[in-house]
Amino acid sequence: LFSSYPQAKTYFPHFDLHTGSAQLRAHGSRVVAAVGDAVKSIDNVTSALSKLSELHAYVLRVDPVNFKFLSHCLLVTLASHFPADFTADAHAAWDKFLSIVSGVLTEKYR
Ligand code: HNI
Repeated sequence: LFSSYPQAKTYFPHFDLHTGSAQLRAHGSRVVAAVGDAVKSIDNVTSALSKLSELHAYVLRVDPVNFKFLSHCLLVTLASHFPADFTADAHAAWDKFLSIVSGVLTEKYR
């Protein structure tokens, strides 16, 4: 995200943003764990992520476009690490799922 869309760095002035830094790895792990929670509650992503939705909207005030950028980075990462599993169906399903997650995390802005 930070290599391809450097403007996203503005939300992390307090982070060591060098590739592979301990802080980045810990944060990435938190973000992916939250995506995992959303997978477990796939029929009710809104309630699974409600606390995070408030945090991103009211406290962090992240511009919603960044969620599209991050979703794209996650898709590219999945595709490059799991090329055999990344079928057209898997691509479409992940795209739809990440749109739902992004929608939930940005819906409080409206
Ligand atoms: Ni996000 C904190 C999950 C997208 C900027 N974010 C978190 C935390 C989780 C999380 C989990 C830790 C919360 C806590 O400490 O209680 N973020 C997610 C998920 C997505 C997402 C699941 C989308 C899939 N976040 C984004 C985007 C940005 C973003 C697109 C901005 C570019 N997030 C932040 C910032 C923090 C944060 C900033 C606070 C970091 C800190 O520790 O100070």
